[in-house]
Amino acid sequence: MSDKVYRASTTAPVNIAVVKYWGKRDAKLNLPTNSSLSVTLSQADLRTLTTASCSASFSASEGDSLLLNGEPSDISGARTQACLRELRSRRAALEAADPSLPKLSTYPLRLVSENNFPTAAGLASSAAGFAALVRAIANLYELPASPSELSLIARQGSGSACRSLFGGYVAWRMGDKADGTDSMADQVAEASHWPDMRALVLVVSAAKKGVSSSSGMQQTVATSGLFRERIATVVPENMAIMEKAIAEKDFEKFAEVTMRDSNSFHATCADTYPPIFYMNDVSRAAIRAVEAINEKAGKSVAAYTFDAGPNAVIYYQEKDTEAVVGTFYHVLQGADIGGWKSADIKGLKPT
Ligand code: 2P0
Repeated sequence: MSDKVYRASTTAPVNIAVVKYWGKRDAKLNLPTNSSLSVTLSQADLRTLTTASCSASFSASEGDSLLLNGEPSDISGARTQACLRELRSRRAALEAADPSLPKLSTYPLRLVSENNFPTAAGLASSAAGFAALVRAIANLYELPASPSELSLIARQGSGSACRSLFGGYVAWRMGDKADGTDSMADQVAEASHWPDMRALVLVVSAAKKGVSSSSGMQQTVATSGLFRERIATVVPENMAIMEKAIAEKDFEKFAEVTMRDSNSFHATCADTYPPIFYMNDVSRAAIRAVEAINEKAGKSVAAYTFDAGPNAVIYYQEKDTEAVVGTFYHVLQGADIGGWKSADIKGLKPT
């Protein structure tokens, strides 16, 4: 038995949606009730680094394993297993076509993953996590898979992960096929299309969120009337306006849709029965600060958005750094506001 260890590493970035994914039409295949659109952020600050290795010498009885931020992590869940199964079957097809290839698909996998930001605090850690996991194994298996194909696989791990396989401005098209083969991401624009764009991440809390996205969105689909309105009209309109705003680099439109869509998403959470609250008082203070900044500027120069947690992401353009970041610095200095530190405030570039 060969004890050769095969290994591949990759990083994947975080993405922050400006038109939010919230709701599944098929929980098993992880198919969404609506399309969504996000901006992929700089890997210098927010990223998952994953190394995948396999070897015939790894103990078969131990099976596959994942070390996440130094701790053993459970990978027996159906969604992780779906990703591993898809990747193995693609590798097995290559091995069947070329018998000279080592039978990596039959070896146990060891995965080691590290985030350089708080895990599961509503900072899209599952997006970067599954994108990195899928790409690391695809690289290890030398699969000739395009980012679109990898996004189809990553989607089954975590919906938002399909958007982290691309840089810049990325749409996840919900698709309409029952088997999900058309539910994947595509790039709307490169990051370089809008070089002025920045995102400020305000870490209000690094604690793990109370209600997971998966169970939260299932409760929303089951109980919220407002949600039906959101997927029927609000999101399709927001997608169309957002794509046009990005194409035209129209920040005011971009900002309006970003803020409206975040508000709409959190309103459907509040309309869920029992209600789900992700934002807290500090989050709401950040909204007021953005409103004050925009009022002073006489136009929208900053746009807030919140995911399934209290942390704020503020989009702005580099030329407005002083008005936006300067104001947050001023507001935050010496104030007792949750976990905010001046050091947490820096503009991230789309990547
Ligand atoms: C998004 N979120 O579009 C939205 C906004 C949270 C709020 O995608 O169940 O972790 O793994 O498919 O991808 C978070 O949901 O959910 C999410 P699963 P995921 O970014």
